[in-house]
Amino acid sequence: MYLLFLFTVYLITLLQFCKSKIIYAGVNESGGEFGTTQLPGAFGVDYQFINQSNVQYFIDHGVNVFRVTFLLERMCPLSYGLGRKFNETYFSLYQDAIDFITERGSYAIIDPHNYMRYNDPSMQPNSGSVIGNTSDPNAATTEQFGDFWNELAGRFRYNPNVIFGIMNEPHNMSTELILKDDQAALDGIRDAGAGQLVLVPGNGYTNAEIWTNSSGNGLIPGSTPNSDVLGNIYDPFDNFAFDMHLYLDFDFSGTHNTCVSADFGPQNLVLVTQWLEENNFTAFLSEIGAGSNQLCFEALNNTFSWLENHQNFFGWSYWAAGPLWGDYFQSVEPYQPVKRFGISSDNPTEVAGSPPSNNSAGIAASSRH
Ligand SMILES: *[C@@H]1O[C@H](CO)[C@@H](O)[C@H](O)[C@H]1NC(C)=O
Ligand SMILES: *[C@@H]1O[C@H](CO)[C@@H](O)[C@H](O)[C@H]1NC(C)=O
Ligand SMILES: *[C@@H]1O[C@H](CO)[C@@H](O)[C@H](O)[C@H]1NC(C)=O
Ligand SMILES: *[C@@H]1O[C@H](CO)[C@@H](O)[C@H](O)[C@H]1NC(C)=O
Ligand SMILES: *[C@@H]1O[C@H](CO)[C@@H](O)[C@H](O)[C@H]1NC(C)=O
Ligand SMILES: *[C@@H]1O[C@H](CO)[C@@H](O)[C@H](O)[C@H]1NC(C)=O
Ligand SMILES: *[C@@H]1O[C@H](CO)[C@@H](O)[C@H](O)[C@H]1NC(C)=O
Ligand SMILES: *[C@@H]1O[C@H](CO)[C@@H](O)[C@H](O)[C@H]1NC(C)=O
Ligand SMILES: CC(=O)N[C@H]1CO[C@H](CO)[C@@H](O)[C@@H]1O
Repeated sequence: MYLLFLFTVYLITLLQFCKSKIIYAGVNESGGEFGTTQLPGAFGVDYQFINQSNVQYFIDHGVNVFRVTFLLERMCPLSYGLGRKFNETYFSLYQDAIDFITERGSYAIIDPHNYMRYNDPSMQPNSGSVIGNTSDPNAATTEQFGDFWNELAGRFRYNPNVIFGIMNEPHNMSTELILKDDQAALDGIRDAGAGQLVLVPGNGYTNAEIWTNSSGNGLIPGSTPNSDVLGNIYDPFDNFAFDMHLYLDFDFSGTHNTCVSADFGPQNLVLVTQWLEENNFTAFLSEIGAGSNQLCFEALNNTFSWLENHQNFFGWSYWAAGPLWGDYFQSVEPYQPVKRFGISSDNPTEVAGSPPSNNSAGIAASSRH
């Protein structure tokens, strides 16, 4: 599993030898949102948040942030509706995963993996009513979304190693409504007395390469660009960053094993980086992924270098690790029975280097207007 090898070497280099501005470097822990047609689904079968020994493996090799996905329809079953009432069984399994990570000094990003939709995850990312769509009688309201976040953030307010990701990849809706939903969530979080870092997503699957565009993947043509709208977010704690995603295949979908060119990442970050710099905003690349081959490694490496050299970016998490992926081409989950390039991933010695020294930068980054 050469991807894991390269990834680990890169992390060690990044955290040990560079005077990097990157504070958080890690992986997505995907699995809690799996099995979207099975509600509520069975833990360990349809969904699972983390594999503890593998999280420990990442920590031992320098990872300091894990984005842990979950499904809104499991946290707030349809019979309860979106809001303050949770399925406490699901919540406590999720909390176990978050606690496992943060008790070890790492950071955990809370990620409702719902594309700004609620009530039918069966055909994600397209099914379900858009949160706050007032023309849809079945849609959860923006206020309910705020209540949901108020409850959730309240439960984690005393854990400084938690980061709140408002929503995974909103798309095909008005950018103005995304701002409204984001603001309701942020208000809910702050009203709960939770001051931790909040990641604010945008339209077009929150993709970095189209942050300043009015059309493109996941944007209804003629949409207001994220760059024209989302700067209006208001955080009384001034502790937020924009949540961005970037995949290095030709259509930015993260579904192809091939990459376009070694410079593809930086080229597609130029415009959004300019916007961040001009407005003094910060961003976190919470999903980045590419295939397991030489060109993709170069493309990944150049993208990480770009992030490192542009201080408005202060974190990233790779897509994806997680207990249920199996032979997924972007998987970096260790010890899975998958062979790539003749290297078996169940051999721990394949990962070179020693664990980096502690990264104790803490939650220092904030966005300024
Ligand atoms: C976690 O991963 C280890 C390999 O690192 C494996 O042996 C174990 O069965 C996994 N546990 C679960 C609960 O999936
Ligand atoms: C809550 O989650 C548990 C575990 O997945 C499940 O067994 C139970 O049926 C769920 N309850 C509701 C109301 O969805
Ligand atoms: C909002 O709901 C209406 C009525 O169901 C629907 O026609 C429209 O496409 C929805 N808007 C979005 C952005 O999903
Ligand atoms: C986004 O806009 C830029 C600048 O106009 C353009 O070069 C780029 O091709 C657009 N991207 C997409 C995916 O449409
Ligand atoms: C979302 O928008 C894209 C265009 O950006 C379009 O191709 C796609 O069909 C839309 N998806 C949905 C579910 O409307
Ligand atoms: C950004 O921050 C710098 C240094 O703190 C300051 O000089 C500059 O005026 C700020 N720019 C904007 C657009 O706020
Ligand atoms: C990554 O790129 C840097 C320069 O940008 C280079 O020094 C380093 O050798 C590259 N690492 C790998 C593993 O390709
Ligand atoms: C990392 O921090 C822990 C707890 O503060 C400490 O016990 C350990 O020695 C540190 N490790 C290094 C390599 O500094
Ligand atoms: C790029 C990628 O693999 N994205 C996947 C992330 O995981 C969700 C489900 O959790 C999939 O729907 C995406 O295709």
